[in-house]
Formats: sequence, C-alpha cells, structure tokens
Amino acid sequence: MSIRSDVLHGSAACVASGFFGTTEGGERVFLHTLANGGVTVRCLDFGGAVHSIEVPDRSGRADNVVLGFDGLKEYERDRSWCGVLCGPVAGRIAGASVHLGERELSLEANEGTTCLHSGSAGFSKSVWKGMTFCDGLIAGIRFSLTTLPGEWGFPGVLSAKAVYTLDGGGGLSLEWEAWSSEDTIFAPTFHGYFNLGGQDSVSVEDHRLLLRAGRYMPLDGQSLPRLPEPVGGTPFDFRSSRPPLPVDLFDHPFLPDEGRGIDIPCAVLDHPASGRRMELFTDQPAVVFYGGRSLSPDQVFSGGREGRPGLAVALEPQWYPNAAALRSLPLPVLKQGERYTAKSEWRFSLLPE
Ligand code: G6D
Repeated sequence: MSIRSDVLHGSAACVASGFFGTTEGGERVFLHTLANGGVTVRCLDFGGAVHSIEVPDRSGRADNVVLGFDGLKEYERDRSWCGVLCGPVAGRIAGASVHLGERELSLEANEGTTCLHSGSAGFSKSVWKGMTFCDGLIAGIRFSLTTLPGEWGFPGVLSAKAVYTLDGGGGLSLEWEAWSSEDTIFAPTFHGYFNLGGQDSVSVEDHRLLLRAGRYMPLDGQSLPRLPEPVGGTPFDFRSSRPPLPVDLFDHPFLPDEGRGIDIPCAVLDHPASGRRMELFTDQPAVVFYGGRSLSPDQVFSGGREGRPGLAVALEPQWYPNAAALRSLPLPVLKQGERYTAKSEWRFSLLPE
C-alpha cells in the first residue's frame, strides 16, 4: 500500500545541494536533498551517506527514520558505519585475506585479525562526487568514486557508481555499477540504521520485522559468518512478523531465498504506533540484520539522540559475507573490464488501516 495521496501533498520531485563542511584532509563535502511525494532524503558526499529520510506517518506528519549526525566530524570519527556505503567488500573477511586466482589479497585487519567493511577507510570514509538529477517524476543523486591503484588492498583501479533514486511513491532505490582495471572482488552494501518511530524514538522494541528467509548464516566467536543453516526452530525465524528482539542477538546474514528479486520484499519493518512501513527489495543473496548492539551513549545522533543498543536496526543487502573462507559459497569476483550491477530498494508506505 503506497502512502495515501492526501499525505503525498502532491509535491513534484525536486533536488537541492548545499555546502556541509570540510574534511580534516581539506576536502569540501556537500549535502544533497531529494524530495518527492512527501518524502525527503538527504545524502552526503562523505561516505555516500544517507543523512536523513523524512517519511510521513498516518496523520501526515513527516519525521526522520534513519540515524545520522549533525556534523561532518562525527561522520569522520564514526565507527558504526552509520548511514554510509560499505565497500569495496561489505561484511567480515576472515584473516583479512582472500585467495583470488594466483593472488593473495592482503586487506586491513581492522577488527582483530578480521577485515570488516574493507577496513577503517574504504568507501565509508571516502568523499564521493555527488551529482543530483531530477526530471519532475524522480529525484536522484549519482555518487562516483575512482580508487587509487590497489587502494585498501583491492587490485587495480576501481570505478564505482552508487545512484540513489527517490520516486513519487515512497521508494528509495540504490543502484550500483562498477568496473575494475584488474580482476578483483566487489560486494558493497548500504549501512543505514532505521527507526520508523522517528527522531524521538529510542528503541525498536515497538517495531515488527518480517524476513522472508528460510536460512541464515550462524556466527562463530569472532562474529564471522559460517555456512547457512535453516532458521526453523531457532530465534532467527522471522518468517512471521515479530519484534526484532533481543537486539543484542542479531548481527547475522539472512538468505532471502523466497524473498529475492525486485518484486517481492525480502524484509518488512513495521511501526504500528505511527503506521509507517518499510519494505526492502533486493537482487542480492543475503541481507545482514544487525540489531545495533554496538551503538553507545558516546555517540550523539541528529536531534541530540544518544546512541544505545537497539536504538535502530540495520538491514544490509549484500553478497554472501565471508565467502572467501566458506569454500562452498562463490566469491564476488569482478573480472577486469566486466560491469558489476546490483539494485536494492527501501520502499516506505503506510500500514493498512
Ligand atoms: C558491529 O558486528 C557489527 C557489524 O556487523 C556492524 O556492521 C558494525 O558493528 C557497525 O561490528
């Protein structure tokens, strides 16, 4: 069910950009605003981050439903990947190394001996080039980034594009394109934290989550994903909508076998009190559901909201994490000169009355 027309305010698509700040390295960062059909999305060149998503509730009152920071310094210092693009490879890589053909890729071990989200820099700490576009029906922004040769330990020069598009019916899509000058691995994601209760909500305990996933990947003692197992009879069975609790438990890849593809939402997050619903569609084989257990009071998000476990949840569509260590899962190889594409969509609507 899309957002009712009387709530859309009939606003046509529009875009705007403004200066946001200068990084510690002296790079200028712009904030880009996409507005369409009553939904407003703000994105940053820094990390290709989604800074805020304002969505109406059943009474038509719009509120921000993702975590973001008010200043650039918080984004530069953040260690929770709040709202940013992760890559070239999202998730954990055991031993921070990957056998690729005859090569051994040596990546940054930024979590013990593990590489998490391509290290402490990667896509999430890069300044992307953002260019907005709008044709009256859709509003969007194209983020582009070209790496240095072998940057972050990934072979060759990578040219990546991440395009956010906001349609007039509450749909925010993210489409990836990438090319590499050498054979490499490529499996990015978007790491937004969602709380559909809005800026004043401090917990997702009043939300409900549905995951159309019959399998999930258990984690070992270092939070490294292991081979998939059935969810049946475990706390990881979200095939019926229920509260995403206990938040500390969840940091797992779910495999939306049934819910994969752009026409069936693999995940549905509901907030009955406000009437907001978010559906996630993706062509990727995995979605990491992370309950936000590492969010902490030393983080102050937009609107002065202190971090706490369960403040918001992340749903990160991506390739099978840790595939390099799990021989039966295919590596996300991007061959020299090949074009990588992927698409996910976060669609906001109102719960049926
Ligand atoms: C924690 O284990 C989680 C990761 O999955 C998450 O992406 C990160 O915090 C932000 O390390």
